[in-house]
Parts: sequence; structure tokens; C-alpha cells
Amino acid sequence: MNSLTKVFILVFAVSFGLLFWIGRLNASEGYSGGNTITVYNWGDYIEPKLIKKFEKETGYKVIYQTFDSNEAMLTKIEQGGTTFDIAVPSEYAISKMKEENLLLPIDHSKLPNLKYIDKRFLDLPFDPKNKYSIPYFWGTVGIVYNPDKVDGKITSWNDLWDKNLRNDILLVDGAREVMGFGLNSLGYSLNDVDKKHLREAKEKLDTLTPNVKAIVGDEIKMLMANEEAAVGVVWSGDASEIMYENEKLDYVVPKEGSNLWFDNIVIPKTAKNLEGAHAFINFMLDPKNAAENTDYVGYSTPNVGALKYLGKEVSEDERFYPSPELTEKLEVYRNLGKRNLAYYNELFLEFKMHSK
Ligand code: N2P
Repeated sequence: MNSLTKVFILVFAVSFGLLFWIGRLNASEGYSGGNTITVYNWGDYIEPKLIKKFEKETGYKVIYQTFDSNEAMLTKIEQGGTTFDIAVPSEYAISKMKEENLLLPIDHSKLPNLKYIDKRFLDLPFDPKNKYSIPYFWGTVGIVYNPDKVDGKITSWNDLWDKNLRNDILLVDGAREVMGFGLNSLGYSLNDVDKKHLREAKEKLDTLTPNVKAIVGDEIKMLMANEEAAVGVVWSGDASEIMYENEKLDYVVPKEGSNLWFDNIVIPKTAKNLEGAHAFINFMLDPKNAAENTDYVGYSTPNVGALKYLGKEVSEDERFYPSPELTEKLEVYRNLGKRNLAYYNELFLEFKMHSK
């Protein structure tokens, strides 16, 4: 073989390898279109049997990927190179995605089951007329605690600073959530953008570090249920799951106020299978499916049709279905703009480093 042929074979082999790996990468980001839909959802946020049921009923094949914070989801979609047909951001992330032109309008005529959604979850300020998003779950941020391991009842964010809770608190790994309760504990809004207040909140959080055992993702449920810590700052649905596993525990939304959030389904601009995406949304809106999903993930459903299947002990539990009067006192995260969000993330990272 002469050297030119060798070079030719080498170039051919390298290009072939590269093409193969690019193909593999695309596959791991999910390839949608045709018969396939790619769903990008929070971890532990769907009853797995429903995916199988959807595939069986509709003939679509689902590629399923998960994320554990709005920030991670946003970065991934903003970077491009993905083909998600469905994503499930919270309200402030939806505003941001709209602003960045990352969403496709949803065709309501393809969603006959939309009528089952409670009107109070429709037409909210982050998405007038639900042009780009459809309610999935909603809830609060609060404190789940083990009454055997704390003195008296927990009612305030400031109770977290109790000296008896040394190395006994688990925190959800979310910048808005942690910075938010830092701000709330000082009497500030969780949408505050005053840099002085934000620094103050971060400095106060730094003084909590002796009590912080770990900052964790979905494993917080298992750890709390197994009594590995006395107290956890969690999303309400995680608390309900934890309390299902360990009935001793209780959940409270602190009196200074907290966050009320809405997670909605969207169709990212990158979608390749619009029919499939709409079919998936309509399937999840079906009251029986929504009830099964709620029962499994433990979060609060905006689907009134589903509540009928779940029974009064679920829908009348004020800890997870707070009354409209109570929810009015809570704050929804606003999209604070790129710079402010980046500042929240930066301070949260600093806090994480500090608490290691
Ligand atoms: C599910 C997380 C729910 C996120 N594991 C609350 N926005």
C-alpha cells in the first residue's frame, strides 16, 4: 500500500468514526419525528406505567429524559442540539423561554381534555390564554420535618437556624428555592433583585451551613423517609411522598411566606413531532391518567376531573391543596431577567461551596 492510500484510508476511518459518534450523540439527545416523541421532564415526575400506556394506545414510541432544575433544563434547551417535543418548565422558566423564542404555540383544538383543568390554573400572567403551556402539576416550597427530632412545631423559616438542628437539615438543590427562603427569612420577597438584599440573604444562608447536612436532588425523599435528617426544605409533592412513606413526618409552609409554583407542559421550538406532542399532552390531561399520575408522583394536580378519582382525603388536605386565600399570600417566581437570574445562580453556587 503506498502512503497516499494509507492516508486516504486513515482519513476515511476517522471520518466514519466521527459520523458514527455524532449519530450516537444525536441519539442520546433523543431523535424525534415520525413515530417517536422525546419527552424532557423533571426526575420522578411521571408514573412510568403511563408512558407504556401512551405508547400502546397511540403507537408512538417515547424517548424519555430527565432534569433536576429549571436552570439545568434551560441551559440544555438554550444550547441547542436537542430535539425535545415536550418539556415541563416552571412558570418563570416558561416566561424566559417565551422571551427567547424557544417555544411553539399549542393548538388547543387538539386538546379536548383541556376542559378538565381548573380555571384558576389557566390564563395565568406568565402565559396569557395558555398560548404556549398547559398545566401539569402545582405546589409550594416548605419544610418537611420529623416531630420526634425537633423541639415543638416548625412554623418559620428562621426555625431552621435552631442550634439543635446541627447537621440535621437537607436542602433541595435549587437556586431560586434556597435563595428564596433566605430572602423570605429576612422578610424580603423571593423575587427581590436588590443586590444588597441578595448578598444579605446569601450571608445569612452561610450561617445555616453548620445545620446543613447536604444539598440533594430527588434522593431527598428517600433520605427524609429513612429519618437520615430531622428537617428538609422540599417541594410540596416530595413532602407528600415522604409522608406517605413515613407517616410520622409533617409538612409546613412557613408563616413568612413561600413560593407557589406551576409546572406546565410546553412544546419546545426544537420539536420534530407536533402531532405526537399534542397527543401526549391530551393523554396526560385525561382525568384517569392525571389521577394515576398524581397518585404516583404525589404532587397537586390542576385537573378537576382527576380529583374525583383521588378522593377527598387528597383534595381536602390543605397542606397540599392550600385554599385560594392561602395561596394568595404566596409568591410566584417572576422571570427576573438574565442578569438577575445569573446573580441568583452565582450566589447559590457560592453558598454550596461554603456548605461543603
Ligand atoms: C419533581 C420535582 C418537581 C419540581 N421531582 C417542582 N417544580
